[in-house]
This record gives sequence, C-alpha cells and structure tokens, in this order.
Amino acid sequence: MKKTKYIVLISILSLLLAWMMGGCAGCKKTPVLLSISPTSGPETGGTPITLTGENFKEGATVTVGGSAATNVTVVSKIEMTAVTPPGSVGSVDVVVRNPDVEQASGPQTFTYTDATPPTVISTTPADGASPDYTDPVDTGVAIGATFSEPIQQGSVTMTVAMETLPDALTTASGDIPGTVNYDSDTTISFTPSVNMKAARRYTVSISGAKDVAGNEMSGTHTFSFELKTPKRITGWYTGKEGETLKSIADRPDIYDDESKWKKIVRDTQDQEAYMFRRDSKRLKVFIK
Ligand SMILES: [Ca+2]
Repeated sequence: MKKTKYIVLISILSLLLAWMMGGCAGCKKTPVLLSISPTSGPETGGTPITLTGENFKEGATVTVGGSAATNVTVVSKIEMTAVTPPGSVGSVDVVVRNPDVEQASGPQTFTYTDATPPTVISTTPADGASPDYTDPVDTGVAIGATFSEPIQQGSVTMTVAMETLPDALTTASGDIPGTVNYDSDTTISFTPSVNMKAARRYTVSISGAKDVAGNEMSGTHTFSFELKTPKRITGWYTGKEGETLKSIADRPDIYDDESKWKKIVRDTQDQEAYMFRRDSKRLKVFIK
C-alpha cells in the first residue's frame, strides 16, 4: 500500500511539473538588448546598426530616441539589423520590442553626432543698409555677424571690400585691412585698421566658419552696406550751426577743434586740399 501511495504522489508531481513546463514553453519572453554597433552616427540618420541580445522575435520593432528605426530585420534570436532615423544631437535610448511583449528591453544608447554646418543668421549692418555713422569724427560703423551655433575660434575668413559710390570725390577702392574678433561663441566682428570712408559701398565676405564638430559652412556669405557722403562739398561751403558738414556745428567739442574738422573732411570727402574759415556761428570749408 505504501508503495502505491508513492507512485500516486510521484505521478501527481510529474503531471504538475509537466504542466508547468508546458506553460513556460509558451511564455512570452522579453527581448534583451545587450549591445549596438556602431554606437554613434550623424543626426541626419541613415546609419546601419547591428543589435545583439536575446529573445529577438520575428516582427520585433526598434526605436532610436523614440523614433522608429527603418529596415528592421530579425536575423536570429540574438541578432537584428536596422537603420537609424534622423535624430537630435546627443545620446538617446535604443529599445527593442517583440510583437507579443509590451515590456521593452534595454535600453542601450546611441549617440547622434552634429552633421549640420553653421550658417550666418544675421549681420551688422544688415544687408543693403545705409547706416549713419554716429560719431562724425569717426566714419566707421560696427561690422559683425552672428552664426546659427558656436564656431571654432580662428576658423573664419572675413574680408571687407570697398567700392566707390558715384558721389565720391576720389576713387579709392579695394579690401580694407583689419582684424577679425571672436566676440562670443556665435558672434564675430571686424575692426578696420584704417579709417572707413564715406561715399563707399562695403561688401563683407565670410567663409570657412567651422562648428565645434568640425562641419564647415557652405560657400561664402556676403552682405553689403553703404556709407553715404553726408553732403558733397564743392567750392565754398558754409556750415550753419545745427546743420553741419555732417554735424560739425552740432557739437562744440568738434566745432572748436580745427584738427577734427580736417579729419571729418578727409574721411567724408577724401579731400586733402581744403581750407577752413569760421566766425562765431559759421564754419566755411573750401574744397579745391
Ligand atoms: Ca553643427
């Protein structure tokens, strides 16, 4: 009798074990993502990647940074291939989901690298502007540009070409010498080493700017502006107080300093041959 009891007990246990094993054989297994190769690629997407792990099942999907990868192929239970979608620069999660398991594996990370070259997004002066120089003793205006993202110091080539406008008295032209300043990560400026002159069109060319990742701007960005002659002077010109040769008479510090009149005339008229006379209220300039 005792032996029969054991047989019954073993039989029940065997049936229970068989039922449990049968049940597990049908269990839905969570895929396990162990590694990705390569682990980085451009933000534009299109990088073929190989995923290795366990329990990959036909119909599994892959997301990279939350976006669906394309060309997903389940090669085997331990290998898949896919192509990255476009993404944003930085590290993002890569997740595999089997068609019958909501629970996601991983994640492993993929790093999107910067593939976008910098561009010029604004300039000073604006393209086509005719700015007034605010200081009549110095004809120059600020020249600069802002980029779409931080750029490498020293990467920019910036030239400022000068052309003569019809109302100029002389025809000096050519590139003006100066230095490029890196004022911030995204802004540059140009400091001429000679006086800028009125009655000129200035064309600024910017090229070569590289972002931190080394992407170089495409082509050359150009913009132009004009510094107009405030008033063309021929023969005797009488500057009235408040009217000015641009604004000699506006400012006592200039009106009372003959060396500044000469500089203003030289910068604005390109004219070395001139004479001044002034009385208490008027300044007379003679351009030969
Ligand atoms: Ca970039």
